[in-house]
Amino acid sequence: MSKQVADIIVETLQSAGVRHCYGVVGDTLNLIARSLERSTIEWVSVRHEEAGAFAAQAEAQVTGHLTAVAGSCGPGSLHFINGIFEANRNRAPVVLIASQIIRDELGFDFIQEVDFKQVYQSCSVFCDMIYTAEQARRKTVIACQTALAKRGVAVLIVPADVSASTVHNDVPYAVHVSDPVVQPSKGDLAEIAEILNKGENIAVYGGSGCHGAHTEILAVAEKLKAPIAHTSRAKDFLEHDNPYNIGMTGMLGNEAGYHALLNCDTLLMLGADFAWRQFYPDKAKIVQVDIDPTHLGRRHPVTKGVVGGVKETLEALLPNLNERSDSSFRDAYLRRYAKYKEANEVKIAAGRDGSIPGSYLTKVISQHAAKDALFTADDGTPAAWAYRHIETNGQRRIFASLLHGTMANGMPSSIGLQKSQPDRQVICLAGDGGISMLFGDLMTIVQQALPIKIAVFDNGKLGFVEIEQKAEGMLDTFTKLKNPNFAEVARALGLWGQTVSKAEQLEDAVKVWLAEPGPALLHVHVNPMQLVMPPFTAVEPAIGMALYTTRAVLHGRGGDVWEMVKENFL
Ligand SMILES: Cc1ncc(C[n+]2csc(CCOP(=O)(O)OP(=O)(O)O)c2C)c(N)n1
Ligand SMILES: [Mg+2]
Repeated sequence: MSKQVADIIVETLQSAGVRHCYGVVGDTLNLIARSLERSTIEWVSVRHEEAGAFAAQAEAQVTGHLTAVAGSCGPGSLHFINGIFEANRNRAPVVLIASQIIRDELGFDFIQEVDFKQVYQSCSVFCDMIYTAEQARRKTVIACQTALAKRGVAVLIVPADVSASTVHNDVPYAVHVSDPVVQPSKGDLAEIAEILNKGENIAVYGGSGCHGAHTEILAVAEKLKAPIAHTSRAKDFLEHDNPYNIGMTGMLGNEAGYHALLNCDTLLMLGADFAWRQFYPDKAKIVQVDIDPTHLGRRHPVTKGVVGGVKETLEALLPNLNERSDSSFRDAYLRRYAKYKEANEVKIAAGRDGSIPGSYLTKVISQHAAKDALFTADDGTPAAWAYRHIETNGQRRIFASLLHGTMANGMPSSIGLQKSQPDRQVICLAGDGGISMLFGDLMTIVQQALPIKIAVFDNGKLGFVEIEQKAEGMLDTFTKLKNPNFAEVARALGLWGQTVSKAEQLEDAVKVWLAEPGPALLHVHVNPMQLVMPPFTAVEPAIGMALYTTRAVLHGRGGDVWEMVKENFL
């Protein structure tokens, strides 16, 4: 029996587990849209394709399922690009159906012609065109399989005439995905055990590869008497129910995590590929375990790197480790972490002038959010506050753009979370800059009736950039934002909306906002002078701040300096 290629593509996506396809329809995509309409895959119309890609990658991350996006030729499928980078960097299995002009016109600069193969090569694990109708099933299968197996984006370019053509002899290629258990060899295990058994001050450093390995990591840390520091991406997996936790290192981290890593003599790195080299110890012996062989030693030289899943590697390693009795290194950093948490408890509060620091807003949201809430946070100060002040518990998850570092990720990612997790509370911590960037997709939230809760951290500026500029000794340059009343805008678009400016009203407003049955936006005027302080007092930022204060005073802005000092240092 003959079959149309558009149907073959959609049938294959469906059999590969796709549940939602996000996009904007148009010309070359129309036949595929018709097939999608007849399938079990739900089409989600977005207002900007970039938002669709953010949504799809968040859905793929939280469910592990392949998720699709699809666009019309030229600008339609080009618009996904930033969200596709985000997806690929987050190892989210996403397939982009990039429809294309007809084959006959390719290569002649036809209207809307874009060479997607060139454009998407650097942000995908698969990027190819279906050249003939006979290739359709096989190529769609391999695209889906690659996205799932290599965990990333597959871009499938489909010329309109190929979608419209039919295949007479359709061969039954099907998507195969297996879940192998990867363990290092006996020799490798013996070698890393020997290094760890010789350590005196051992620290564990966990990354996102620690997902699902909580029990094994705690057992190893207990045997080695090691404190456990983690990356931001591992917060969801390692912070909760962990008596050895000393929090994050890195710019968002705290001093316990930061100093433990720099002062240990032996570091066990588990599924961590943290990019900033200055946070690694220079003198310690480092053992690295990672499922991806290309990650071994790529950030900082390591003593021994082995390939394996964290859970299964630690299971095999555990019997080879000697039980240590001296826990003084671990205990010292646990005490330091407890002290940091205690100080934070007091410090993260309403401003004395009744203003609302972004950190305090985040803490209040965390206190009132559901036990299993899903959070998204915009790049900028909202992500910094989310990782520092959202309490996790093994059920909550935080999604921010930590690897690609893009603005505007929060609100559209929450669309994918809520579409795939309709029974969970989804909360978006948005910047005023971030939310404005893809503002149109607030309408998608309304159209889809998604009960997402959005908090806009309105500091009237591109705050994070302003902090960077101040740390470099610059006066703030091009960072100001003239904002509307975001609550009024939300109401005009069909969401619930309210504005809060005074700390005394915050808690009640947060409760009312979270209790709203539908989509709701809380517009919060946060203190614009709050800085994100690093976990150390580095000389460079300190000099930068001193220069900034001098320049600001010289420019007649002593008031700004006083506000900043009062908010952050007094
Ligand atoms: C797409 C994109 N453009 C620019 C940047 C650089 N950048 C990083 S954070 C930021 C400011 C974000 O401002 P806002 O959303 O208001 O958050 P705030 O830091 O003020 O809380 C900018 C411009 C980026 N990361 N991504
Ligand atoms: Mg801002």
